[in-house]
Amino acid sequence: MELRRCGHRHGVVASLGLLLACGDAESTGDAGVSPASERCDFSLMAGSVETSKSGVSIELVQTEPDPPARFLNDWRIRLDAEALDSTSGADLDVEPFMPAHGHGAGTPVTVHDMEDDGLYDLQGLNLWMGGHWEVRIGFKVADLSDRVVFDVCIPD
Ligand SMILES: [Cu+2]
Repeated sequence: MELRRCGHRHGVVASLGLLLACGDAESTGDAGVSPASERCDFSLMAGSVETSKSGVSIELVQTEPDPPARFLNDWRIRLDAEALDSTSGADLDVEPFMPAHGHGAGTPVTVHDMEDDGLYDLQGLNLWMGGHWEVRIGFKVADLSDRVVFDVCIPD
């Protein structure tokens, strides 16, 4: 619904007819403000759990800041120890990604194995833009590779 709003900035050529038909939609002026399609209003709370297709759960234990906000965020997560033979030495690959725009954070996320009951600290998630981000957490333990995705809505 929001994607069809008049004056949306994406796909200008394809929607030229729409823009003309909408006339003064442009005069509402969204320069410097995120397009409507980026806005979201759900919240991601510490304690949220996501489960991979292979059945491995990851809990978001703690976020800093809380709730998540623009720019640098640090998260603590816990891999479900029951789903794995061992969580020691799990290889994590963390990638924040904005699906509406097809871009990432631009800077790598540092992963620290806390060596304590599946806890990992993810430092420097640079959620620099307001809107919907996917925080994709790939993991590899022994022969198992999979991922979970935490959806997070960052306020402007
Ligand atoms: Cu973006």
